[in-house]
Amino acid sequence: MAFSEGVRTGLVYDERLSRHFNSWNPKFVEVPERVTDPFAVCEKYLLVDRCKRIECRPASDAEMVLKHSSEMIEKLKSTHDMTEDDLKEMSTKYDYIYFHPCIFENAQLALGGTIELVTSVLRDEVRNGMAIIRPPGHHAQHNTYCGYCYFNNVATAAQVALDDFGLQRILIVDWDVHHGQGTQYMFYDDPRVIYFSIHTYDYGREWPFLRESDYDYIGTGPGRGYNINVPLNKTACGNEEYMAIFQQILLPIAYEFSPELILVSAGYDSAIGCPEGLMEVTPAMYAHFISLLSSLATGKICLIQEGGYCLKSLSESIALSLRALLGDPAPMVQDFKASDDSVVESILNVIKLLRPYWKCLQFQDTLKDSEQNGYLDLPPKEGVEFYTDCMPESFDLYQPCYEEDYEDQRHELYEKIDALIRNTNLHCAPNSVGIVTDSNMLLHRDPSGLCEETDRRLSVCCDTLRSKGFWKRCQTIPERQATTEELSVAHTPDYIKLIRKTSGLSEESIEKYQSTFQSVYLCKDTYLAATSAVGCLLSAVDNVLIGKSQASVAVIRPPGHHAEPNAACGFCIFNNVAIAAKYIRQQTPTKRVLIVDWDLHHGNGTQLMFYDDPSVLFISIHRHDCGKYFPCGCYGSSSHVGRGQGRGYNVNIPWNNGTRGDGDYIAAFNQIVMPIAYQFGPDIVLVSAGFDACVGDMLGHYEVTPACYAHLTAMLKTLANGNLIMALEGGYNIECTANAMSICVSVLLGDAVPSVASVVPCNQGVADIMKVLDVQKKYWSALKYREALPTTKQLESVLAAKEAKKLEQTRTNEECVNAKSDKERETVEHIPHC
Ligand code: X5A
Ligand code: ZN
Repeated sequence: MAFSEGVRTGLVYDERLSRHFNSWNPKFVEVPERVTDPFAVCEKYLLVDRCKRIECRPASDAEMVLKHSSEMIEKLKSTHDMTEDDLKEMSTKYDYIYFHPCIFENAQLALGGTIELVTSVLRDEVRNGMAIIRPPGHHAQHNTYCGYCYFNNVATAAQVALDDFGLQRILIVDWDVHHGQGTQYMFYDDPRVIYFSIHTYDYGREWPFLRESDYDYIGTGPGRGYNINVPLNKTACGNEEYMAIFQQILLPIAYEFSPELILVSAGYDSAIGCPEGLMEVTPAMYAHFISLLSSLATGKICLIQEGGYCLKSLSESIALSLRALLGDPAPMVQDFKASDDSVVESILNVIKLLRPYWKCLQFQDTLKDSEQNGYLDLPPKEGVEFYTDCMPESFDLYQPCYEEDYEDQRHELYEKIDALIRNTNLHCAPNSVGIVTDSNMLLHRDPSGLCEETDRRLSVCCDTLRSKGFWKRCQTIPERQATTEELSVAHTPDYIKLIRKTSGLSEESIEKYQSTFQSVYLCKDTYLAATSAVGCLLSAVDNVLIGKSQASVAVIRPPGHHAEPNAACGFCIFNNVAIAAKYIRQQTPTKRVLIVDWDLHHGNGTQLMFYDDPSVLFISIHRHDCGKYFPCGCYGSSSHVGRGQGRGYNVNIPWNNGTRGDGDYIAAFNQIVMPIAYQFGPDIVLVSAGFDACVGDMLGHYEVTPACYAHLTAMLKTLANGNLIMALEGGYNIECTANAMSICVSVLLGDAVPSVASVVPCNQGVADIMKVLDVQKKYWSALKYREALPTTKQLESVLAAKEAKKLEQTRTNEECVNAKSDKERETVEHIPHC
């Protein structure tokens, strides 16, 4: 790729965009500092020099007419020579719009800058980018300016991508707190473009007061299912609510859609402190949104600034967004509370309407004909008046941008933001990845030569990492052997002694010991190899704990996750990852540890060692086949949730019967692993990375692609400041294991995540996931989306009943209006105020 040696992130910024302002209303929030302040913070964080600067240029006529009428373009051009009175007069014709002699030029520059950025990404000159621009664009419509917007920057850039680059699938994510109705209208019937918006709504009482901002507006014709509105019916929504929307709706759909390009209408009026939104998303959270989305579209993501009116949180949020684009780890966000019920309701309402169109939205039950619940309802709420039905003819020149009582909260909110800025960990280790291996581990060999767990698994893995050039991009961590003391955090003294003793024994006597264990071989060098495996992993842990590398990778064998305190099992001698977790807890007793075990087999040993421990969360996703698959028995079933204090801190995701692939693993991550992980808020993540579920593995017969492991890695990397430690476990197709491991290392190094084709879970996979949700939702409120939703048929009959009622009402209203005087009529038609 063109940029792989060059600069990764494009940055659009242009001084000229600070020229226009509202010259008559000093309280107007769309101010020049909205670009100069964020840029200054980006400079302060030394981000600007790491980017490729892209200048704004005026959009051409041809570009402007892509999404706007020439009439509207000419009208804006003509403002250049108007008097202030004329400018004022013209402003009253539009909703939250002011004109300034520079506005045409600036709107044209912002649009041109956006197009430059997006085309740079599509030409592979940079991987991703951000445009710090104003005026914003998402409210601008074909023939009208609206809500501080003149030209629709994002929609026009999307059209360029469709027309000039032949793109077939573009995902527009709009996290501005307002509904980008302009963008919605422009692609409403186009299945090539998903418009996805999260916005403040209050059942229609929030600006822009549109019926079509609600969740049942899902597109039309071939575009049905490709317009997604997530209305927020309360303020003060924060990280947990937004993350739930990502996990329950956006990410699953994005994985199924498989976009070639992601455009973000990046409004930061959803951030804490913004008087327009009154939401509470923290600046660091945007880095998570970006990191998660960046796994898609091979990292082609462009952030185009929209709203954001609290300069402090706007600036910080933009800087942390840019930092995420540059590949720095997302700063940890913790203390996730349960999502507000009204947001749960919105999410389920969205799913209710969209699930006929998306196979990934299948984790809810279906309401029976005889059943009734709140989800049988359809909008709108009664007694709300919409601009949709009655748009005012003119607007106040001094339209207030936000409620007066915001001033009472301002001080407190600013202190909160200051505290967030102070406490956000922006530490970045000098190396993104440390890597360790040791040739001692090659000495552990099956005397019979029959076992699949061979030394070549390791040597080929290392060779591949070297030949692909990944190894030299990592910091090499020194190898070492674990001490007996270190082993004893997880194993009994007798067991350690026994394994140590085998090193001096004859082959025959070793065999006798070996036969006391299940699926294990021992040889005279087993102790040396196994203590080296543990030692290498502890060295990898140290490397992260002392901040030398952000993540680290231990290319080790024998594997460890089946090993129990006093028993070897399933090719495993010492439990590498369990020892590492205990070691972390010893070194730093306050750290919360997450272990994710994606080896094909259940990590029975690891489960056992933390079964009572709430400070170490163990999540295993494995082939189970109702207990018939190795390690056999019920321990890997979903009902094993931990014990005592540790209840809920053991999460088994067992697959029963049949093969599984990318769609099942991605769904399990979106539905279970990531929601629980974010709620848990680990300080460090350990991965028991076996690759025996990989397609081509002769033990597994599963179909997970190497690229899918890259996605799983990328998702986990968003946790714990990117402090992820990956340890090789199983994986018996040597080439597949080496390939998959290499891709994971590449992702940890910051390379683009290769795309997986459109992925959806299989039916049996969905059933397995539902079962886990039912068990674990008792412990994790992030899983509370298992409700019964109505069928399309049930909804249609509700809708029909509503229509009938409405008809009846209009008739009676007409009668009553006709009977009223003109004066009274005005009140009947009154407009909701802002
Ligand atoms: C781009 C943007 C908001 C207009 C709000 C009017 N527009 N109250 O955030
Ligand atoms: Zn906005």
